[in-house]
Amino acid sequence: VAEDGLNGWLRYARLDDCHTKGKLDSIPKTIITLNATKDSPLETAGTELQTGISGILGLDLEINPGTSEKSTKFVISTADAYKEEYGDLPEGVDLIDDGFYLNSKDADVLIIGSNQRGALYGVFEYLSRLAQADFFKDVYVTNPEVPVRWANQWDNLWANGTHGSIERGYGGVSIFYDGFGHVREDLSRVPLLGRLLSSVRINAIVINNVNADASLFQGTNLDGVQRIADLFRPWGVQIGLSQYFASPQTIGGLNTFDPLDEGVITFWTDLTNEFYRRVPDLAGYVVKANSEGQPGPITYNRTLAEGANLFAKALKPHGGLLMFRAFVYNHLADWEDWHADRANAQVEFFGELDGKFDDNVVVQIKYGPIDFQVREPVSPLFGHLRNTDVAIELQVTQEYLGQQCHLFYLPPLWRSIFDFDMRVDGKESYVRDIISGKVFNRKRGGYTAVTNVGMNATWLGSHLAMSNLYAFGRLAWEPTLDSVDILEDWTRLTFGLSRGIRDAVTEMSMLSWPAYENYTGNLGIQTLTDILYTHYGPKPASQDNNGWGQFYMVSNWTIKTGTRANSESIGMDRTCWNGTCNAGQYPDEVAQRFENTDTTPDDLMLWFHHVPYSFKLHSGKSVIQHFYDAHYEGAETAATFPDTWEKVRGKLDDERFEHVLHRLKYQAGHSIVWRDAINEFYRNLSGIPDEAGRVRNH
Ligand code: GCW
Repeated sequence: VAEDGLNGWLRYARLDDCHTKGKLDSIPKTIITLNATKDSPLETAGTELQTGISGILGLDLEINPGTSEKSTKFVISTADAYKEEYGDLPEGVDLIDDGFYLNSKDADVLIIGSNQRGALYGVFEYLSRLAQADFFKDVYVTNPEVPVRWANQWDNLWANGTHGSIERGYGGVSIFYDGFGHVREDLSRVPLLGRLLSSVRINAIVINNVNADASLFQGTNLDGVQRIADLFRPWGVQIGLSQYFASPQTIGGLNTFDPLDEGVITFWTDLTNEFYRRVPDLAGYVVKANSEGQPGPITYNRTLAEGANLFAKALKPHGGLLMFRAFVYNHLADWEDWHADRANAQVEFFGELDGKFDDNVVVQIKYGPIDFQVREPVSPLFGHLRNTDVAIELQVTQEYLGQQCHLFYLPPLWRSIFDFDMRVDGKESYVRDIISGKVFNRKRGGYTAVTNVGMNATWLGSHLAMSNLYAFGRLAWEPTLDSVDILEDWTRLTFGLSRGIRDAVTEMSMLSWPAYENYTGNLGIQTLTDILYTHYGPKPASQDNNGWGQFYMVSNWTIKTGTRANSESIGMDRTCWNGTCNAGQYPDEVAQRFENTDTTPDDLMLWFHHVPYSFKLHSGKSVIQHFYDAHYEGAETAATFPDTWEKVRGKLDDERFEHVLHRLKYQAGHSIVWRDAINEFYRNLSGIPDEAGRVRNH
């Protein structure tokens, strides 16, 4: 078992006697793993249970000691194997793939998975409870909301590009690649990551950047891919691969990558067969096509569906999935065009392709129509794909959200998206039910997140950021879980059972989204960060004059910023009566709500409307005064974080305490930089003073 940081929330710290007194006798003394073969998830389940119980309770259990019926036992098994050996389960349960049944009511503890992976998940569940001093004596049955629960890593083979070794990664260099074009020799981090992912029931990981480099699939790297898959497999984690659309040309020696060309089809079929020969349980591919300069089918006047189906057909005989990204927009758009709106692109590109995708294609949609911003309405595309399986794409890596230098607990933001009611056909249709397939009667749905863990000893670059990785898995399994409940579990597992630590982490984490939104970009205006390069720190002017900007502006305005702000007014007009008609991409009831300032919530006001600075919000404040106040409030909240954390000094090891403190102090300082940069920018632009008379005094 690795050192603390690498164990994340799987530390299995010894419980105090006060928690275990009188309870150890009820713990079975041996572990039976029925029919476990070498390196199988079932075998892993046995050893993990042994490790966990030894850590948490200090008891040494034996695995498979022969069937000595006398001593009490843990039985870890698939449902089928259990049936063969012992007959029916004590009660009838309906398990679907990856689900499990846990029964600790009686002397023997049964941990039965629908499959081997499910059994492993059951062990993690049992240990998670035990580590939190819950000597659970009951029955627990659980099934996943969706079958696709994938982590995406944006790891590059080469570390000398503009994006470094992991694109938008803030936790060090890649755990897979050496930065010089090769899979690492030393892959010892891989099983450690597999263990973390498996413990929160993430069942696959895409191991290379969606801006894909086909050289991963050449020469010895192919062996490397196979080694990575072999190391994840015992944890029940499959791998997926990002594919580069033009590979038939770049590595295949063809003069085309037209998806309808016979040679191209043969190229992908052969390559895919070769992958499956090496990695029989390959989960599938992710493809980013015709987006941000990536090649795609549109080059040949083929549709995105024709492009997706090319891969889907090659994967189909092997049971693989094609995750096709909906993040398509024209980054060379004319920023002077009043109606050009990047937020419209996905529905424009994909709306009419609904039903044209093969049945093993899943369209992978970022949660908002733009790009992982601090506040976005849900992507309207979720309301359009009635005949296509969809997955939502989240980011655990905090690209626009402080890059792990700022604490930002993401579940409340994610939940606001999952819980949005799209009112498709005027009926209740929560986004989470669209994703799961319930609303449109689809069979398969998915939750994916760009995780971007790296070689840093904390994985993500910050101890507290790990709550987001943990929560992603928990929510992908059960999207209605409460953000605080998840966080409390994570905190107990990571920092022990101290109430003080739990209160501090919860207080800061639950304030972190509103604080960040306040001191960066509020009212739906976006984060106002440097949009062109770093995506970090304030730079409202950079939204200007380029297709990457979140907004486009009007040519005859003298001051052109990406917020479409001039000296009088601000915000993006996305109404149908006067703007880009992005509001009109939502189902009627929602469209009408966003069409009007009266019914648009304040936090999305500038997303949908262009209004004067003096415009009165529902809160009663003017837009500009809200800006000033919110930026001060946000920075004030961040200033409380170091003090809140100080209260737990001495309740955990100094190393983690200091590491967290350092980040929180930095955040408190940087929030002031944000506050002043944004407030000054808009004060200069609008010429309207802050009613409270606050001015930057440095
Ligand atoms: O937000 C942008 C990122 C790019 C990323 C792209 C995408 C992998 O800045 O770095 O490319 O999104 O999601 O494809």
